[in-house]
Amino acid sequence: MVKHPIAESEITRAIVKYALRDLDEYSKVDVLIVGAGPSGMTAAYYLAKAGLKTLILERRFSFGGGIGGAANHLLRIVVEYPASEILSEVGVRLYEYGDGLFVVDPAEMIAKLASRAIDAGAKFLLGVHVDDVVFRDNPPRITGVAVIWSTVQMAGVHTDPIFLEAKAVVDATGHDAEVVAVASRKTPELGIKLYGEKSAYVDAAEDLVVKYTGKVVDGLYVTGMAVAAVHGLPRMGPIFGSMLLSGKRVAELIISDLKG
Ligand code: 48F
Repeated sequence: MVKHPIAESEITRAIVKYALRDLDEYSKVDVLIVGAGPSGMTAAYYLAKAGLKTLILERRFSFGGGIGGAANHLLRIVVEYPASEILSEVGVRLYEYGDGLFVVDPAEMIAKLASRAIDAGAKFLLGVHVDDVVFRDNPPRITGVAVIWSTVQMAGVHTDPIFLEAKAVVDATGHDAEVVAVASRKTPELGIKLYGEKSAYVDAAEDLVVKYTGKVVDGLYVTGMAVAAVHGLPRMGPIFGSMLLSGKRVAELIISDLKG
């Protein structure tokens, strides 16, 4: 039974209580994923399923990254076998086109990847912009990230960030590899070089992105299109198989590094 009248102050207290509890509980996690696009959400699903405490930070107030815009706003996504198996596993319906290609509905893909990651135990924080990393030397490694609310970042006012720690940070920020880029720019002793993404070559790009998915420096991993930006690989446009396989691969590598 709702107690009437509902006091405005009680709504505030309920929000503050749970929002601060979240920040307290997730200030230190096993894996921190930056970016809730296809690669980040796939990684979150497999990491959480393996029992790792997984936090995904997304600067928009929504999931999906590049899935929603699909191909030049033609609202279908193409995925090839065997990445199609990942979508089947999370319950996305596949429409067979032929030659191992499948077409899917982007809204369904966003909803089901996010929902399965959450059900597996991953925590999403939306509206959070990652603007720096936390590092240590001897040996050089990444131990966390600096975050500010996206709206504060958009307003262009200066505020110091808050820090979140993790055993592994995953750059799943897409074409600009924002986490790796800031680490490379601000802390050269980490020895990280960014080669920049090349123009389109679908067949090569799909394999190479998965092959080069992995550790950049201790504590920092890269998945999805950020892999192409870091390693100088071609882009592939609106075919999403490698994003899913790369997300699964980075999860497997981290599970092996953290759990042995
Ligand atoms: O761009 P995005 O979908 O990355 P992805 O998982 O997938 C790429 C494909 O969508 C597509 C493609 C495939 O063929 O070419 O582009 O590699 O998702 C990246 C997410 O990261 C968020 C951004 O809003 C998006 O949702 N993001 C980017 N930078 C930051 C960030 C940041 N600094 N802090 C927080 N979130």
